[in-house]
Amino acid sequence: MKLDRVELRRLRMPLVSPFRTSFGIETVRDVLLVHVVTAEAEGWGECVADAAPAYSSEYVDGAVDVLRRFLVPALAEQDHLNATSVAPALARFRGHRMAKAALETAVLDAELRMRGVPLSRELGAVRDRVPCGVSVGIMDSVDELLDAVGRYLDEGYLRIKLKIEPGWDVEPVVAVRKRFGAELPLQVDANAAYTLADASQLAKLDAFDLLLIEQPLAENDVLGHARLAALMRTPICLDESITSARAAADAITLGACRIVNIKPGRVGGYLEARRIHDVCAAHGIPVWCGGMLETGLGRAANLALAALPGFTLPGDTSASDRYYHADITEPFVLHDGHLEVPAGPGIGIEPAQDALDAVTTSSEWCAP
Ligand code: NPQ
Ligand code: MG
Repeated sequence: MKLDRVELRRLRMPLVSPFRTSFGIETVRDVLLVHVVTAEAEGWGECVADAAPAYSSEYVDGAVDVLRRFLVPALAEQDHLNATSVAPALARFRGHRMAKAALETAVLDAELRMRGVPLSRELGAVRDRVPCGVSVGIMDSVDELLDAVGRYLDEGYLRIKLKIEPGWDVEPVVAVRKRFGAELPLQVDANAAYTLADASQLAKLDAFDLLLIEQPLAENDVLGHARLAALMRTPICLDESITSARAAADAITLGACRIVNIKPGRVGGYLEARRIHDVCAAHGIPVWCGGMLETGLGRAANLALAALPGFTLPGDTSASDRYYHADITEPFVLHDGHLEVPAGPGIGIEPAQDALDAVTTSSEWCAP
């Protein structure tokens, strides 16, 4: 393939309710879509960067800038473009994994559509539906939290993840266990809000039989996580720290995590995400698919990944209506707590033009 042109499309997607984490409150998702056009096929990739560099150092305006000025021009030079050639062609530019992931995903989608192959099959999926969990934000009160968790369980979600931060950790876990019982699959996510000095507070969570605690410490504190692991029984799962297959291998070897959250955007794309899956499988480390408030486009691709054999825990691959009243694709709907893996070529789903146009705030074409 050869790149003909690339569209950078910005969307404004209001959330159904504010989503609060230890790093901030999100009320509107600032989405960037990368849309590649070749002579043979078109493809879409969703960039998971947020408007502000709070979850990670990347942010949407920065992603647009690096795509426009460096990443798209580097691919435009290639006469035999395919998905596996994208990362090597972009490797001379440091970082910007979310921007690179979106571009690689769009090329991968186009290539697979051209070949008539579903992303799930290309990645090695072994399931046609995946069990789903839901991530529940920090709330103003425990009552509000219990209402929200109750509604998600009524909808069929199979696992609950509570966002935590200092001052909102043991209390919400106690309340959810008391209301919904010891059997509820329950985990927590701190988004790097603690330090090793908080180990005794975090160890209080050991009493509640959590599946895992996700990223309690800083992104670059892998050794700290290994030390924390020796001070508590709850399995540590890393999210922000796992930026590549090498980082995953290092963290596992150091004893910093017993479980890994895989988010393709965070690691530079679906091909690196599969390598992390393979590294974890080789070490007997369970993985699950994270979420970044994706639209249906990003959700579709995540479901293909979550169908791989090592994804043995329910992911944050929630239904469309967890985040959006109106998705830009056919909405993903929960059936018995599961979402179906799209079966069509590429990511298997397209944006609905009217729905897409209704939320588009800008579009620019990078002509190579
Ligand atoms: C996590 N996701 O696992 C992330 C954090 C997160 C579903 O908990 C805008 C962009 C808002 C990215 C909010 C879930 C976000 C975001 C939360 C990522 O750590
Ligand atoms: Mg997380």
